[in-house]
Amino acid sequence: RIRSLYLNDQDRRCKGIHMDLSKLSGHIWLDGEMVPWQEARVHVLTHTFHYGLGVFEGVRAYQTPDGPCIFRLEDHTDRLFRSAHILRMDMPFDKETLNAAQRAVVRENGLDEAYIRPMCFLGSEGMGLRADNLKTHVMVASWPWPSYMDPEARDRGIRVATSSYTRHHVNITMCKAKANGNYINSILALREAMDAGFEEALLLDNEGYVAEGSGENVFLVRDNVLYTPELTSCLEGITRDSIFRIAADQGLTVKEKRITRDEVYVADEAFFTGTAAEVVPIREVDHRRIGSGTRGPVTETLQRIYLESVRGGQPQYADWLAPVVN
Ligand code: PPE
Repeated sequence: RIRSLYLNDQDRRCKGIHMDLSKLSGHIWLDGEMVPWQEARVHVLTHTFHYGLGVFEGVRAYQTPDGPCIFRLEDHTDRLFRSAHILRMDMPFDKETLNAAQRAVVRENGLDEAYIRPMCFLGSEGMGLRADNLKTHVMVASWPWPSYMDPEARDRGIRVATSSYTRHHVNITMCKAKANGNYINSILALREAMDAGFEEALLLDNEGYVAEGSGENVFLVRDNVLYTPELTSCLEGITRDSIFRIAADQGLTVKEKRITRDEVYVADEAFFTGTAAEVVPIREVDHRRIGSGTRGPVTETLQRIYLESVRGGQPQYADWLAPVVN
């Protein structure tokens, strides 16, 4: 069914992060209408393109026995609206319209599983920092994005390096907003780590405590207790919140607290969580083996339950799934 989105065979083979997204076909929701993929364009003088003030979400749809469902759709839309509120962007659509748009881009592009990218940006109605007549435009696109990291990373875990880049201070760009411009910080950190042969960066906050990955929240396990940084130094991740609920149902305690870099080194287990990355074990940090040096048992259990839940395999979490066809 996903065939409809690809213009030719070569593009179909290029799934994943190396796919040229501009070459797909299908439709993108833009300002209230379904627009043919190739026509979903903006002008080069688009304000957000120049200054980075925009907000977005990363959402996933999964195949379930009841057809494709979007995982925690309303929670993602709520966070998008909170991000817009923080940055004082007027939202021209209500939440219900954006929920429907996200369902529509999956359904109408014939996708079984998909990554969904809603984004709100300021248009070309004005230029300069003083522009006061800017309109908020909204786009929602969707495409197949199977695995963010190497598939074997899910089983074996990844190698991580502490970043030389500090994670945004809370009074710089408003990091509770999932804002476009915040991702300069993430990309600098990730590229540095990858250039040094690691698979992900671990950023510390401005006080030197563990914050998060370039696009993931981080958890540690020690003596069967889970630890994760407080929300003052990381994004309010929806996968993070899902892990809280799954862990509680497994009888595990989760503590939100400040975590030092060397606390990570001596953890029994560590893992990242995020919509794109899902649940990824961390097997090494700064050349120190974490625990047994492979996916640990607590990580394995939480990862399994998470991946079953998103595909409708855990009935107690059915409230997390929004069918794309009603
Ligand atoms: N921290 C950051 C900085 C972050 O970007 C994400 C999501 C998370 C934590 C986890 O949040 P959540 O997805 O709600 O569990 N990063 C999104 C963008 C990744 C990308 O490559 O783009 C995502 O995972 O969709």
